[in-house]
Amino acid sequence: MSTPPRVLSGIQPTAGSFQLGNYLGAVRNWVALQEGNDAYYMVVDLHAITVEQDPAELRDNIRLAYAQIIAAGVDPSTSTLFVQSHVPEHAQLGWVMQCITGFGEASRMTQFKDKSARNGSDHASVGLFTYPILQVADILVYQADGVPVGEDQRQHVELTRDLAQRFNNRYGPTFTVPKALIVKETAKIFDLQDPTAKMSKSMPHGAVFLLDDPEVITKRIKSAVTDSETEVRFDPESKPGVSNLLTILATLTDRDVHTVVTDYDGKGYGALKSDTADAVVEFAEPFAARVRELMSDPAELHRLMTEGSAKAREVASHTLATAYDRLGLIAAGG
Ligand code: ATP
Ligand code: LTN
Repeated sequence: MSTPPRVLSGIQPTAGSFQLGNYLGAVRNWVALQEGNDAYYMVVDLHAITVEQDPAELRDNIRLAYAQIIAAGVDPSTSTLFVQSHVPEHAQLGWVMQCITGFGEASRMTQFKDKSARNGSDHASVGLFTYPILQVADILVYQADGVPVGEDQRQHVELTRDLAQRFNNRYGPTFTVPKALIVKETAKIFDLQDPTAKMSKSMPHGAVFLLDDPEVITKRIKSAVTDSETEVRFDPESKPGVSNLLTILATLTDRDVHTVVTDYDGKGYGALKSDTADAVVEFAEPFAARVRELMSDPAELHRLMTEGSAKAREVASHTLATAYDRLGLIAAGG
């Protein structure tokens, strides 16, 4: 029997709730990819600390992120679901990867430029600068074939490919060169207040948080920025706000966007907004209930985390040992 391809991805515990773009752009695809793949999914807590976090909040957010991944449909008995900091090999291989990355190469990462500009570049940490290289290690340490992510992560997967090839060329075949798995239709869900920007946890005003109350979710969607026309048409260039709502509605109701458009012939934006809000609430309500249920049993959640990281470490420690050996490091005795 041939071994199934391996997929791997991660999400940051940087807020108390996932936003709709996390689910539609990434986690929904993680759920689908469990079938037919050997799936590894993680809460990337070491990435979250690249910006200052309140320790008590971070602790809650790590558990909440883990619970939300399960509530979205990832089955921890099928997939390997774990917390990044429980597997020390990420940071260890991260150092190796930093040592083969050019300073200029790291400087070209656009997410760093965006995130550091937001807070003033003098305040950005060195960790925020090198974070894409830790992500490279996250992926390579599992020999992943595919990385299901949103469009904003494409550049980091490209860097992963470059560094895997560089290491393999210098030291002999060691790492699988992975591909980004990006679903075109939902690769970028836009901010509801600024439909030219990506919806993000760190831009809360234009985001829909899945754990918010249904009334809050509905209000957010009903106040989405559209345009001064009235015709419902899918045209991301000239009608980004309306097209974003159509993408959200079509995906959540498993329909093609063009089929959805025909429903709004002669109807206005009001109907589209209200149906989109209903579709989001229909997903979010049971999702939040399942998260609450999982959070009510912290011991079980912790048991799942422990089990997941033990499975993950089996793979990660093997890859790290091979990489160290290829580099010429001597294995410790014992
Ligand atoms: P932050 O604001 O803290 O950077 P974020 O909301 O952008 O957070 P991440 O934890 O960085 O989310 O991303 C998790 C996954 O969700 C990634 O694969 C990312 O590409 C995807 N993702 C995030 N926002 C969107 C979006 N608006 N549309 C599509 N995919 C998205
Ligand atoms: N950088 C990603 C999160 C992330 C990730 C990964 C995604 C960290 N490590 C490995 C895929 C594979 C983000 O900010 N969304």
